Amino acid sequence: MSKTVRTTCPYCAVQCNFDLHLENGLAVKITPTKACPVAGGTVCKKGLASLSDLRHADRLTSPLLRVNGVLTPVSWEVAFTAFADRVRPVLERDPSRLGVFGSGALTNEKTYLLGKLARVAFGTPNIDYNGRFCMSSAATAMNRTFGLDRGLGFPLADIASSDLIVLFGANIAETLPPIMQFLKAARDRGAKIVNIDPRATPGLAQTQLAPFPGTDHLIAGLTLNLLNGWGRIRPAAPADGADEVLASVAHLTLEGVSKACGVPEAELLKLARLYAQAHRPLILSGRGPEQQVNGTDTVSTLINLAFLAGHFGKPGGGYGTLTGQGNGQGGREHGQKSDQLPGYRSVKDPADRAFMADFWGVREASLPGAGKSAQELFLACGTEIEALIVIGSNPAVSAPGSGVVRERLAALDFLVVIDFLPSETALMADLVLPGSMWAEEEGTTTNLEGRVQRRRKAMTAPGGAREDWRILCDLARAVGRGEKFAYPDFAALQTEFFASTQGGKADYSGLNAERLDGQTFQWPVLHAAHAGTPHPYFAPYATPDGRARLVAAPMTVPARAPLTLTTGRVASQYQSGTQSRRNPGLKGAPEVQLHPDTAREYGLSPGQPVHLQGPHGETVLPASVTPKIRPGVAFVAFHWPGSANELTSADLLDPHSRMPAFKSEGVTARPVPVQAATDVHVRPSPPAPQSVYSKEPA
Ligand SMILES: Nc1nc2c(c(=O)[nH]1)N[C@H]1C(S)=C(S)[C@@H](COP(=O)(O)OP(=O)(O)OC[C@H]3O[C@@H](n4cnc5c(=O)[nH]c(N)nc54)[C@H](O)[C@@H]3O)O[C@H]1N2
Ligand SMILES: Nc1nc2c(c(=O)[nH]1)N[C@H]1C(S)=C(S)[C@@H](COP(=O)(O)OP(=O)(O)OC[C@H]3O[C@@H](n4cnc5c(=O)[nH]c(N)nc54)[C@H](O)[C@@H]3O)O[C@H]1N2
Ligand code: SF4
Ligand SMILES: [Mo]
Repeated sequence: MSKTVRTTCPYCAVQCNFDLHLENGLAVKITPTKACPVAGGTVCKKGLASLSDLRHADRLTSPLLRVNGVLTPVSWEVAFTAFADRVRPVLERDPSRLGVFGSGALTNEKTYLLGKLARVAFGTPNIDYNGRFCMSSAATAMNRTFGLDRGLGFPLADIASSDLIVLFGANIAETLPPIMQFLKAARDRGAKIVNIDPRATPGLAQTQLAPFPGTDHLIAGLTLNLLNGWGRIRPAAPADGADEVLASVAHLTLEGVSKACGVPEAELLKLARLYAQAHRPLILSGRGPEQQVNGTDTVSTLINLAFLAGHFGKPGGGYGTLTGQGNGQGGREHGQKSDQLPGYRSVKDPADRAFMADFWGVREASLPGAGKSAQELFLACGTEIEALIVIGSNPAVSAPGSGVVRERLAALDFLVVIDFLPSETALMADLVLPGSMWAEEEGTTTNLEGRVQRRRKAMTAPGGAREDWRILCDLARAVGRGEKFAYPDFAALQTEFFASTQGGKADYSGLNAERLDGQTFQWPVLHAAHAGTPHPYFAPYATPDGRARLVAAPMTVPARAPLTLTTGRVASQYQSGTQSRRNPGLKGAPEVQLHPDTAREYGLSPGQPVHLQGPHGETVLPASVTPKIRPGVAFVAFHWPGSANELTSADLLDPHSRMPAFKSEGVTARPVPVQAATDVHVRPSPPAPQSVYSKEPA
């Protein structure tokens, strides 16, 4: 029996559609389709390789309970009894001592359900998710100026009509490859492309600026000041704060910024001239400027530039941030964030609270307030947080200062992980619940343009693995709070989810599975005949008085360490690597990229093991010596245990967004004699999967 199911990719926020071909219930092939409304049939190698995870030999097929220190297969009944025995006493003592950690990899429906589970079934305020490590700075900046956070306020195709594209720390060719076609279309029409990145990443850029990490705000601030001097300020709409913003950059000079950023004056001037001359310049940011201790303020500066030059909100012009995870956009809208309720409502707003309490049929006073942000939640494990449930994230590898985070996770009384593969975090858990993969469930995701699309169930989860949404409902039942989680089927959950967003900023209430069957819609979608909103940013904005509220950011010059580590991604791996490291179609190994001058300075030759020391941890990685990175900067990708996050700081957070400073860390480096470096991971990594549990059911 063969069948073909049109669905969306499990990985990044582009959310390409493709056809999954099945023979006798097994996935055999993926073929791209020109009908894909996002990328028109372009997919990347990760998407094409994604089917090999589905029946990977390491798939978790039975709940695992830690018995005498060993993860041991048990029945679901035993698993839920263990959950109840350990979690009920915590809830009786103080529900806030239970933490919940979610993910931008989860569908909208699971995001919604996880937030409802935390707040309605458990009564804990302490729910947050991995998007805090991803989108939070850009989201905070967009919200504070426009009252709305949709990463791209335009369809991707608009990019083709830009005449200048300025990339701030976005490695599109490697991280969001299908978007290259829109940049190429723009370039073919004569657009200029400027890449601002301490590394020369692959792509189409005609101009490269390679600043020291953490100095993007100075580049944008200087550009704004030069524009002001040239009489080129013409705000896109009525706004507050314009004078303060212009005053805050008035002291920036070519000479001063050149020194602070390490970029020649001529290049800074060229950028400003290009920007001043362009009719539809588009600034796109990735994680480079955002994952900084001043990430929110830096994004505000990018917004201020686009807005005060009159481009924000224009098709093909303005500013946008490139969301990362498959449902990174929807994942930040529907209530798994510590301060948020479904439909992008606020947990602090009395009217929003009243709406959701009424919708859920609970007392408003019973809804908890705002809880701890992601890293604060991890750092409180073992003290204020006794038990933690993690779904869709692998913080043992991906959280900043991961060695410290692993220590905190180990200090918990009870760690529950819902995953479909034995991630490093799952291997630390007391209870592992085997969940479902993308092709094994129904749902919707919202891509980086705010486009809501259907994910379709093509096969059933293997062995004893269960659909995530059923597991979450079972957890509510296990603690005796199942009555509001008794969905007869997935459709009932989905209908409730869409209805919950009605009247919120991210309003999906005009959607249903039938409407989404052959079409996609950019939110808000206000009623069943509404076609959606390709361009949501227009005045009056979603602020209390409709005016944009521009925020003047401190133009602080960051202290420069002798060697600054920045971190990020490579094309062939995905995130913490649970999936991609197991995929034979996706290769790669950790290394530290250094400029030849830096290598010489530290006495390092290509391939030589380098000992790197960060504020709380250390590791040893082979040197990759390349002129494509600026001197004084080291780059390490975070996809492996023992890589970037052994070196990042566990407690340096942006005060506004609580985003960790993943992309600027002072480190020291020294060569390690090759014989002494047989074990490249100095800090002990969690044990390999096979050694801790047997896959045979008990
Ligand atoms: N192959 C692959 N693709 C992915 C992912 C993946 O893991 N692998 N993950 C997805 C997710 S969740 C996300 S969030 C996106 C992220 O996508 P990107 O934002 O493109 O990815 P990063 O590699 O984190 O960072 C981008 C660039 O920022 C540069 N950079 C570092 N510090 C600075 C700085 O201070 N200023 C500037 N201007 N640049 C700097 C880095 O050198 C890097 O090239 O990718 C998505 N797509
Ligand atoms: N140094 C450094 N660290 C970083 C970053 C950086 O640039 N530099 N980037 C940060 C960013 S932007 C992000 S988004 C995070 C990502 O890092 P993580 O939050 O760790 O995300 P993933 O690696 O995608 O982890 C997903 C885990 O959940 C499982 N999973 C995936 N989908 C599902 C699902 O639908 N259901 C269930 N039950 N399980 C699922 C996978 O098997 C995997 O184990 O890393 C952050 N960490
Ligand atoms: S670009 Fe992103 S969504 Fe598209 S195939 Fe690649 S990983 Fe999947
Ligand atoms: Mo991300």
